[in-house]
Amino acid sequence: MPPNLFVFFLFLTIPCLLGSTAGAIGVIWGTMSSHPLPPSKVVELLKSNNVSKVKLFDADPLVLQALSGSNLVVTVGIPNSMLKTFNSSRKAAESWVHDNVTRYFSHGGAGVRIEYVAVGDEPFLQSYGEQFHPFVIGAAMNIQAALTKANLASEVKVVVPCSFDTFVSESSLPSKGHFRTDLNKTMIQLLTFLSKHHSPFFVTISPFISFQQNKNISLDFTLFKENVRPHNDSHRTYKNSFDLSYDTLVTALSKIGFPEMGIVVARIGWPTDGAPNATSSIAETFMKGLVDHLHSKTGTPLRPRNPPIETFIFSFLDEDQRSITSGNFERHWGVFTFDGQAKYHFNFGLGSKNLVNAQFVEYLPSKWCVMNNNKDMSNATASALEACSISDCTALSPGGSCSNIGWPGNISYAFNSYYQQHDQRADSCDFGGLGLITTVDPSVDNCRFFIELQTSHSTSVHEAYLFLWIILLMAYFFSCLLGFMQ
Ligand SMILES: *[C@@H]1O[C@H](CO)[C@@H](O)[C@H](O)[C@H]1NC(C)=O
Ligand SMILES: *[C@@H]1O[C@H](CO)[C@@H](O)[C@H](O)[C@H]1NC(C)=O
Ligand SMILES: *[C@@H]1O[C@H](CO)[C@@H](O)[C@H](O)[C@H]1NC(C)=O
Ligand SMILES: *[C@@H]1O[C@H](CO)[C@@H](O)[C@H](O)[C@H]1NC(C)=O
Ligand SMILES: *[C@@H]1O[C@H](CO)[C@@H](O)[C@H](O)[C@H]1NC(C)=O
Ligand SMILES: *[C@@H]1O[C@H](CO)[C@@H](O)[C@H](O)[C@H]1NC(C)=O
Ligand SMILES: *[C@@H]1O[C@H](CO)[C@@H](O)[C@H](O)[C@H]1NC(C)=O
Ligand SMILES: *[C@@H]1O[C@H](CO)[C@@H](O)[C@H](O)[C@H]1NC(C)=O
Ligand SMILES: CC(=O)N[C@H]1CO[C@H](CO)[C@@H](O)[C@@H]1O
Repeated sequence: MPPNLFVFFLFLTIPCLLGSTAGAIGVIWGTMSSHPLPPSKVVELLKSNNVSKVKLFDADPLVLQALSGSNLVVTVGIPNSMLKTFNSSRKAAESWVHDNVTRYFSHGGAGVRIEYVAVGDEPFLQSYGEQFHPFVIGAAMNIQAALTKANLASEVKVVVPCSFDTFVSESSLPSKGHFRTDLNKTMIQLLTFLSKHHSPFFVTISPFISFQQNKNISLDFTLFKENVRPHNDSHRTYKNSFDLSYDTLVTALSKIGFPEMGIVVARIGWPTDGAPNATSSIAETFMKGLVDHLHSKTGTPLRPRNPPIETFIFSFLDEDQRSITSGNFERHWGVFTFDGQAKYHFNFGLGSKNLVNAQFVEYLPSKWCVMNNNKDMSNATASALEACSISDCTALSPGGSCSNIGWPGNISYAFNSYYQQHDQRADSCDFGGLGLITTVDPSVDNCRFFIELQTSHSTSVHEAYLFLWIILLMAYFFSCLLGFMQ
């Protein structure tokens, strides 16, 4: 190809490359797990599924090290508990930026491609009350100043993830949308700050919770189904719950003077357990509908052909330690299970390929803890409840995958959760003599009695590696021998 023609083609592809980042789909990687998949394995899983953007809730050094050199575009987070400190101390903000951004930052190469710093994790959630409000803007300003001082302000943007309940509309009509009245002043300050620094508005959209809370919203309307009864808002027609929420926000932004504000959907998803209608098959329909809708770039009635700048799917993996104050489904948002196995057919990109599972995952041995039916079981329920208060029994809740196994199956489920969470230690299957360790998988139908992941490098891992080495050495030896004989 002649050089000038090559340059011409390069020009043709540039808008194409830019276009592929606008409207990008990323995922949220949370680490509230008792036995997390090793960070290097998660990065491998992200890459094998063509995920290009990832949002974190904090700045865990092990996670950032694993992301170094991966070329993934990263959002790091500041937990709500640190906001007070950063509001009152510019110095503290500077050391956070130094330790957690500057140290890792790069445009590619060996470091981490950090794009956003998320100040707080939904600090305006109504159930938090006024705990964090007074510190958010001050903390954001100090982090911004620290980034400027570190010469990173043109590349790393400061954002504040806002919860689904920061904006409301009494009649469910988008044209009646507004920010919650207790946030009037704060939202104006936040938006003034964001627009001054050309940062987008980060927001959660939660069609699952809208469906749970609003009798007027049907499941089909939530799942992007064709031929649903639309919701009309004077001359505007809404065919799905996502557009309805999105335009409610657009109206809220316009009402306080920011009609053009860029929007990033910082969190959206569908849980698969722990509540009615939280199933893998409904989640699959929702996710496919969402991704098709975003890829169609149709936008919404108030922002036609102007879809969100980016969308982060919540979540990449299940987390068994996530807080369940807002519901038992909270531990089941993953597109993948805690051990990196796809829950349903789906694809993050435009390809028709299915999700790729994590490979060579290391589990604890195939052992479970169940209830010994030969004992006096009168105290079993109390023991089970105690086990559940520490471990994860959310699959037993109404509508959950293990809600139909009955008594004493549910007691065994509780015992097993506790046993796995304690790395299968023999004394964690005692329960006053009611527990029994078994090698027969007690799982029934959809109800999986899980085995936790190997986390510490215990002897069995070393033994497995040693074994692998011996096999490899023997294979090498024999192949040499064969080569020698020919
Ligand atoms: C990832 O992208 C590559 C190249 O576009 C493609 O060949 C592959 O099938 C994709 N994998 C998945 C899981 O989508
Ligand atoms: C936030 O920090 C500013 C500046 O240090 C201080 O004046 C203000 O009182 C702080 N806000 C709260 C609620 O502590
Ligand atoms: C960096 O982030 C980590 C994890 O969020 C936190 O524990 C640490 O305190 C941060 N560093 C500073 C100097 O604040
Ligand atoms: C439900 O829909 C009806 C009719 O469209 C409307 O009058 C009512 O306000 C809606 N209720 C809620 C809670 O949105
Ligand atoms: C917030 O704004 C609404 C509508 O503009 C107004 O009715 C309300 O009084 C305001 N609340 C506060 C606390 O300023
Ligand atoms: C909503 O609007 C559509 C198209 O404008 C119309 O066909 C339909 O009858 C309207 N539905 C209601 C319930 O008003
Ligand atoms: C049940 O628990 C009570 C109180 O801890 C205890 O006194 C009782 O002996 C237990 N019953 C059995 C059958 O273990
Ligand atoms: C187990 O099931 C029984 C009967 O359905 C119920 O009373 C009990 O609360 C359940 N226990 C747990 C831990 O789910
Ligand atoms: C539309 C739909 O499937 N809704 C279901 C949600 O869950 C409840 C409780 O299991 C069912 O009654 C609904 O049919």
